[in-house]
Amino acid sequence: MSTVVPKPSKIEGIKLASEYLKGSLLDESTNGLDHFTDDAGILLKFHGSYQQDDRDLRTQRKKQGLDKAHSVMVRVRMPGGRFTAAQYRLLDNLAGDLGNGSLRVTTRQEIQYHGVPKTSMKMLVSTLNRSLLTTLAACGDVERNVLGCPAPIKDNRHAQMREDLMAFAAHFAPRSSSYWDIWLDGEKLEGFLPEDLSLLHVPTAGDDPVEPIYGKSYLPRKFKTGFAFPDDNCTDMMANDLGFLAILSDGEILGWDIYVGGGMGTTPSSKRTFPALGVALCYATRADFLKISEAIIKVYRDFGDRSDRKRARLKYIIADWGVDAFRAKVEEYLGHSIFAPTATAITSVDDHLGWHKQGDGKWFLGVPIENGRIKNDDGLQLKTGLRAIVDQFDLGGAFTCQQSILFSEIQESDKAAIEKILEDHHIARADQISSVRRWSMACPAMPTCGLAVTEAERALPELLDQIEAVVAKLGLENEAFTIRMTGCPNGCARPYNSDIGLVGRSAGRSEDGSSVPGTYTIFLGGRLIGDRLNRIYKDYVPFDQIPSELEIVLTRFRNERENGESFGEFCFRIQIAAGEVAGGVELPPE
Ligand code: SRM
Ligand code: SF4
Repeated sequence: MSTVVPKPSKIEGIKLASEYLKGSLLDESTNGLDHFTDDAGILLKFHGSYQQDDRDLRTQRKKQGLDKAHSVMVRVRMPGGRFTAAQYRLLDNLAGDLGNGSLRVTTRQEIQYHGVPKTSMKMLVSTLNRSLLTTLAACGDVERNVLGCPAPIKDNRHAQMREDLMAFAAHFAPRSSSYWDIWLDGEKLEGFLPEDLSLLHVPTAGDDPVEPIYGKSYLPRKFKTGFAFPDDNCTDMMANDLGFLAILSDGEILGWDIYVGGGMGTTPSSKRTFPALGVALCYATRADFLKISEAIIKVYRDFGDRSDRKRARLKYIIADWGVDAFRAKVEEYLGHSIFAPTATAITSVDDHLGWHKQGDGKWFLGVPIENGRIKNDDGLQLKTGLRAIVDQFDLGGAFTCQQSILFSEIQESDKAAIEKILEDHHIARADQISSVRRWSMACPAMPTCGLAVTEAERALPELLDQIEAVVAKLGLENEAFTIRMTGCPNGCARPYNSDIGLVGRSAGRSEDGSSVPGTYTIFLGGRLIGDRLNRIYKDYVPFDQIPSELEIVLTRFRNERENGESFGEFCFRIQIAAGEVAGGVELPPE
């Protein structure tokens, strides 16, 4: 009996024919047109950019017989979210000079520029690289930005996580020269990643000469990695394809429990797709974790689905094979067995906001940024205020996976002056906003995201005003629970392991064609520490009914909770959302 091999998707053909991600990008990057061709747009992602258009203007422009208002989104890849003062100044300047004026901190510790004219992209990318920032592999079917605890705490475990994270980021960066050829006219800048890449990889027989890890077709789909501590899962490690949980002894990292197969994206109409949290695969020492990671990624490269992109993430291999068969294949690639995971549990999470001691006499300050958008509004001068802090005190820092910013290396004597800058620019400290707002996130959605069905970033602040009123009425102001909202089921703000997930379901339209919030699916029963998926509570809930729907459940929580359980734990215990898990399928047992 012959086995039918499914036809690879069109994107596989584009990758293969691109000569290691070049395609027609060299010409198209400078041809003066306002948008890339579709095929070039696919390759563009590997270079850190998406072609977009202003969806607010679509209807109006169509009526006027005009083409879409094209621009590009450019994502800056920042392992562990770190930046220096000089890099922040540059990031900030470029937003005004070449983007739409705003900086967007992402859920993966990066910065996105929106509204960049295509003709400015080369200038933007080359300028970033000259400041040792890069957009290489910020998107595309490769290992993406690597997440790590952003807190600048001066102890061994934070330093060791940083060391392993940076080694990982360097090891899995694409090696092809296309990026440099296209955006930097062939000039390869040293030091954009911490190590000399050539030192790290020892080629073996059969490896592709240009891309020894990825090969000509790169990976079947995006691949994401996060590092976390058991007592601080601030990176939401289990939502990644590959997760590293530190195994500690006396404050030192001995090694890592490796998790595989996390991912959020789902297509509600396809029961074969679902969000999943990573499952524990093995324990690796610090000496071995890169080698084992390379084997995992190569197994994914060779066995991931290259015909159906909706089912191409690593999580589907884990679901289809089971974790034991996957482990056996990784061992086969390695040529030896691997250790069982230690099964250390995640116990806590810290958003690192507010004032904290670094452990060396200095302080760091976490400033909440609502939905990650750094810009100036009539009242709130967020962009100007943050820049003033950087300029006046020459501070670097890091972006968090909760879309916020940390400033580090602050002298005790400067704390009051920094607080004064915040106050003068109407920037709220963490202790001045509600717990609900502090733990909330929304994805960009309208008007930039081409996949958005509903509003998210623009709608959440108003929704939170109403939810805050409900929470205050019920006396629950001090409860910490996550509310995460997205404009479609792809899950960019990680709604499927939150206490309350609000996922865009169907579009709303006003008479003039402008976007208004549509309906949402409400998910309940995840929790702050991110180790459990939530479940569908109600589907197709109109935006303006979300607060009253939540009030019903929050009232039950206030009246019936036990032993200080959190809102998500309560919903899980009483199975208030006992319906389907997100995406409509039960997950395979771990
Ligand atoms: Fe995402 C696609 C924004 C984190 C799952 N994501 C997109 C695109 C590029 C839309 C597109 O493909 O045309 C969005 C650009 C919108 C815009 O206008 O900027 C977009 N994703 C974001 C960001 C900016 C959301 C945010 O609020 O910060 C995050 C950027 C992270 C970064 O710096 O790299 C972002 N995306 C995530 C996460 C969360 C995470 O990784 O921790 C997820 C869920 C985890 C996962 O990958 O499963 C996520 N994004 C997706 C998916 C679904 C993937 C899937 O397996 O089905 C898509 C759609 C796709 O890939 O086809 C997507
Ligand atoms: Fe766009 Fe959907 Fe991601 Fe939101 S969740 S940014 S709407 S792809």
